[in-house]
Amino acid sequence: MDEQVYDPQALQAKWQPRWEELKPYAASEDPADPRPRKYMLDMFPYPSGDLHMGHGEVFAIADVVARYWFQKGYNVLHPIGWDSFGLPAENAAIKRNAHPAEWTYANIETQANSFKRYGISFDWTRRLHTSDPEYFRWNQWLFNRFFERGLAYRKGGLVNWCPNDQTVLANEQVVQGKCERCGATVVRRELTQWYFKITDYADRLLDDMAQLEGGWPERVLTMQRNWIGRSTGADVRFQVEGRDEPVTVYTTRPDTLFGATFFVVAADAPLAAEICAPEELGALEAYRAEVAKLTDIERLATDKEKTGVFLGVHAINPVNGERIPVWAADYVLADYGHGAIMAVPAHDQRDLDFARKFELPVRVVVHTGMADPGETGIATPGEGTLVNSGPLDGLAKAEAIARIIEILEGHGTGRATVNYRLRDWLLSRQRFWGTPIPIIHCPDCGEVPVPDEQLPVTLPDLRGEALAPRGVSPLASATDWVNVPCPKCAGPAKRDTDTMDTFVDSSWYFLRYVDPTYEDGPFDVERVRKWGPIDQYVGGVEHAVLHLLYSRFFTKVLHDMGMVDFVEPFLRLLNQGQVINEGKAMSKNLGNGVDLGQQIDAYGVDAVRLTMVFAGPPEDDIDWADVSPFASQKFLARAFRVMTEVSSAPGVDPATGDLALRKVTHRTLDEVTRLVESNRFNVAVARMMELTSATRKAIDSGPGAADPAVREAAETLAIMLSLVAPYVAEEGWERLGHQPSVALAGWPAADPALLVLDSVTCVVQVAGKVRDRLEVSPDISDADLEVLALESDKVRPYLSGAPRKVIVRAPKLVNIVP
Ligand code: ANZ
Ligand code: ZN
Repeated sequence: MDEQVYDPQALQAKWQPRWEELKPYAASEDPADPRPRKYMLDMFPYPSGDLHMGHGEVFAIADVVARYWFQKGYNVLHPIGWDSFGLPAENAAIKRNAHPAEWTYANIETQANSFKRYGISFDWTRRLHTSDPEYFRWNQWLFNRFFERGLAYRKGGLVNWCPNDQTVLANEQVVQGKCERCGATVVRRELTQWYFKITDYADRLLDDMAQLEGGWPERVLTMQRNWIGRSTGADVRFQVEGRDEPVTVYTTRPDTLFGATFFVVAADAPLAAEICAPEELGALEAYRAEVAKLTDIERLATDKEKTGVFLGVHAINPVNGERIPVWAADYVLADYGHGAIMAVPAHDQRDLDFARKFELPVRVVVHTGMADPGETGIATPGEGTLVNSGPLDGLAKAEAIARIIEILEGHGTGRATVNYRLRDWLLSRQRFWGTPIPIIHCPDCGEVPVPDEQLPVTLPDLRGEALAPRGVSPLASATDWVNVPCPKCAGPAKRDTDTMDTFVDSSWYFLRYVDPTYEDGPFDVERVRKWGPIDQYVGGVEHAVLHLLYSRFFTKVLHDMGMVDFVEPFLRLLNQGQVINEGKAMSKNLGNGVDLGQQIDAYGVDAVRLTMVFAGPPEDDIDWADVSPFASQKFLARAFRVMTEVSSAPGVDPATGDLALRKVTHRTLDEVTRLVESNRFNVAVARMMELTSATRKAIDSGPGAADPAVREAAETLAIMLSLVAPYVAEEGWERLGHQPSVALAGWPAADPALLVLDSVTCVVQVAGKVRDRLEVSPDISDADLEVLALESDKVRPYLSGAPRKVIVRAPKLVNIVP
């Protein structure tokens, strides 16, 4: 290797095997290790081919923090594994007439090698793959525990069906009416499926978010809050003519009960057909056929023309005995609340649109000061005073709600209640490459869990065509596998043939990393107590309500089982942006894809990583057309030369060196420390670049390469650079005379004495007269300067108590109005 020339490929070839030998990033389980622990986690990858640019970004960003923690002296757990069950492997296997495992494990090897080349600070001894029987055995074990607790159950009902992937989907996997994976329009089907009872945890999922405020992006918290959708209101029971049992509606505005002028049932709810007068059944059937074609989003759209049919019956308002007509419509959903509403057109816009379309009466019951909705067509949902409402007249909204609930409860016709948008998590899938659901169906005993000691239930050996989607699970065709004796009565029984949603695998993997070979349970409870919860999680925002909601739910159940002592798994969350090209997401169709491997071949690992980190704030998208890995490479070459040109011996006291350069070094160190801790990695890189230039100048036209301050600058640079560009930092560190790795260097502390810039004189005035002059740092904050001024002995005699006003113009002026 040429002494001075920066050759990234040579550095990679030299250091990758050394790191594999040295294992500088293995987390220690030694109880005598005094270092405090930190757990850094990147969302684990799906093995769909080699690593792509998106991986390049997220792992480079997370690695800055992990490596910083190592340098700061923490015992860091930074593991890696693969989310290796799932549809793409299965589809590839069908195409190639192969087994999904072949494709999956080959891709995992490819990605593992790429990660090693990419120099991420993983602890490779903790690697796991969710498709390994040693892993998914514990999915099954956890399923059994959920089943025992009534948290896993089977029920029939309308479910989301992807006609392309030929499987059911959870609500969370339907995005704007389309399959989250393949984009096909999702249809509704009546099927019996397995569910996790996440709704039991709705309140805790909401309330525990208080612990995440400040640590998670606000928009993710908002998305989860909206997804759970807690609303408080009342159930009100209406008698319907010709039917014994009353019909319950859910309303958030029971105060408007006297303004209900009609009643609406979801057209597709079984109730609609039950209460419909015989002569209107034909019209209802025809209408239902139309409604079945719409997604929920379309149905709820406020700008959609209202449609509906009169059902030929009337409901009786429980508070005033008024008869109101019952309609069926699509804007009421069958599976929210009770699938029926009281319509209050004066105060609800959708009801008003419907009333105007079908000429139904509008009655104002809350006087809001706005114009009459019946005339303007604009409903008035706001605060106001109750009118036309008997016992509620004159009350404000909140009082009226409390009062009407009292009245309804007194008559047994209603009660206060809470509703959620969240539905139970549908977890069964009719696909092959997943965890078999560990249940045996016995004609006599019903659903019998496979006993724990018989786990794992492994997959039958199916491949190629046998995996083709056919609407029922491919596992059903493996009759030898399906037919088993019942674990309870030994009679003939059948295995459940569905597999679990792969989001089950990822709901607890972070707990198993503490010991992926653990055999006495899904994870080592004692070790999790030491490592958990995760200090920093990094991954894409696309998981805002999928993986992140499910993991929170699992953690709470495990907490209730006494297996973890925290209720939130991820204390801090960072969502990185996407890597795009020429303003658009990379895609095969657009032909604008950039290959991570090629970028690395062309510019080297360090330059690619540095480009990712330097491009902008980590949350922002990176447009690869706007960045320059070539410029990054040139900067690294300059930094490398600076590190190699130092000519003093290691260990000299920097105090004898050039003061100006020392100040730059320590200020940079101080700023980079704060910037890294606040996730402003791109600015931290900019500071490293400035230090490189300052050192270059000191060598060329300042005190020269032998000055101890130059060594101090170069060593500090190597350590800081190791967070972003590990190869060049490592080589530089060695050239500076150190062994065995920059990873073990430790993060230096900035000397406070060197952080004070030359001082500035600040004038302190009281009532317009100069009373003191203070010598202060030019970058002092307004708040600090105010304190100094108010504490001055020359100022205090002029103040009696707190001043009326203090005007601070740091660093030059403080003006006090006593
Ligand atoms: C009467 C009323 C008067 C309402 C008023 C609102 C304003 P959230 O906040 O989302 O829970 N609703 C109830 N069940 C429904 C269903 N299955 N499909 C569509 N809409 C339904 O909304 C609750 C409100 O949405 C309820 O309060 C009900 O309309 C409607 F001035 O009842 B309200
Ligand atoms: Zn049995």
